[in-house]
Amino acid sequence: MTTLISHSAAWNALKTHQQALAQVSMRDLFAQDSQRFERFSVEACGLLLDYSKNRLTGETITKLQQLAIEANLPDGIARMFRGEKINHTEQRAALHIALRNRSNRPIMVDGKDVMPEVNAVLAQIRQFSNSVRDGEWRGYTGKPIESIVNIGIGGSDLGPAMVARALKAYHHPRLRRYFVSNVDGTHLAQTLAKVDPETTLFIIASKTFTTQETLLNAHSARQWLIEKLGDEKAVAKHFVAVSTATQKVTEFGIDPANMFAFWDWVGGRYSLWSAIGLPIAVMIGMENFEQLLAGAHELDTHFETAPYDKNLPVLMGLIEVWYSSFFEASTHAVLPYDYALKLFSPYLQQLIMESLGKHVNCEGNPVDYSTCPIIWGAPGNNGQHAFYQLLHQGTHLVPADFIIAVESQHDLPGHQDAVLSNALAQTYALMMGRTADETRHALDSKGLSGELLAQQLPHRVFQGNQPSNTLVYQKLTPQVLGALIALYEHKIFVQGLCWGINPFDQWGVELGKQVANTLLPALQETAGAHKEHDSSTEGLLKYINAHRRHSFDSVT
Ligand code: G6Q
Repeated sequence: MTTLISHSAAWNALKTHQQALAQVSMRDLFAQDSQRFERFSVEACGLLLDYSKNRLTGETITKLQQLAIEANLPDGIARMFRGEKINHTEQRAALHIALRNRSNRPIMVDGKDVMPEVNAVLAQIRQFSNSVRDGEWRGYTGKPIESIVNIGIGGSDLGPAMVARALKAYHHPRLRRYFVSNVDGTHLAQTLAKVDPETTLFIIASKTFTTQETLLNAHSARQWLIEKLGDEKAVAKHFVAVSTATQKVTEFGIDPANMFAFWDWVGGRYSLWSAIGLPIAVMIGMENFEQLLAGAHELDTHFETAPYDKNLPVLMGLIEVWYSSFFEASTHAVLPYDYALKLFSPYLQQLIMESLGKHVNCEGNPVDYSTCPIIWGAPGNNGQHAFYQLLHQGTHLVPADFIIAVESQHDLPGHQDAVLSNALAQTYALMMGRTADETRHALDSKGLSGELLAQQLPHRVFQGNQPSNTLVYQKLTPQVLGALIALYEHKIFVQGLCWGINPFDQWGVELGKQVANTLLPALQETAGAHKEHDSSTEGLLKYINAHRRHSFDSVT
């Protein structure tokens, strides 16, 4: 017996419904219903979600909710909040909600309440971040810290980097932050060129403390520091670690007293709320970091308790399932009209695609429907002058999230009006398009006629019917940002439950790590010695090895 959700009555009802709706334009839906915005918008946790500019009706939402019930959404949500091992391929709980559980209610894993440990690490972060910010923590030569360099990759980089960038308005004025992730020496070398060893603190962030990129960068940074300060003892004052692997941190030479722990039930891409958020806490202060946690906690409670037709992550997750699996939309754009969210799309690329880029369900059966769309995007206004052409007149269906701040973090006269008018203009134009008749009229009023008008006409028509969600908040405070991130985390979980896939493992990432380790020795041996790979990989190895030798020869 198959367990695919696509064989359920709810799925089939949606399939039939999609066929009926495929020919309907949103322009007509708005014309027929003056209350469409009121009907399809929800406000919670400081976020307004307008989902009226989507290719759906009330019947769609009802049918999607039936799918959610069919997929056991209530049970799935309850199991996550109870701390059950829902990441079954790794036999782990997925408890990012415990990291921001401001209610402090007990959350049990293997019969033990995790909250005392969570609170103890938060207290350690508070103590440490205060001492760095106050200038009490001194470098080896006695100077206060001025530069924070986070060395980590993937989940140990993207979340803290995004949040630190988004909350720049809250940074301590003395401190600068840098994030080094890439193993290409250029990244580290360029960063080290900007900082002073006497006033730099390195945070080595790695859940496993085995990641090649991070360890290599950490070793090089350590070497650089020792060379510059002339004493290995300096490491204790300039290096701290965030990890689940105490032994490996000690072997690296970092005192376990300078280590911040987290736990295997925190997934890398869900870890910014844990000690992985240390660079955030240092930059914005513990009170603001706790506001970030509080915003996420508020959204967690909303997710756990709100009815599905008023539940932000449930609605956004179901709408994405609707487009991916029933309209075959293969991409999804994230377009913040808030420059502080410059890194939000790259961050979401990992969060969403690493979570949902799967092709088998929890029982190991290949699915027969599309799952995760390709996530991409950039700050909206810049995108308008780059890729929006494709949204307006291309051939792809591209659902998009427009993210809008009512107030900017910096108030320069006239700027925010321009931002807001552009954002609203785009969602409107993408939905409405411009028909041939309207285009003819517009060209006519510009004085075009006859053959020239006929020639121009098809190029100036806009198909419209491009769907979008609009998320609006007052201002990007730590609390609002916490809620916004948690919204996307839970939206992913909803999609995972509907598709029957595990959003908390990442075997694709593990494969890359393993293969890189097998190729490393091959790069250090003579060309052609290896015959283990395909001819392309062998050919490339041979070519690169020959050219590396050539460049070594010309140096020596
Ligand atoms: C995230 C992934 C992955 C991970 C990095 C870094 O969910 O597991 O992006 O965060 O590979 O891993 P470490 O933190 O163990 O160095």
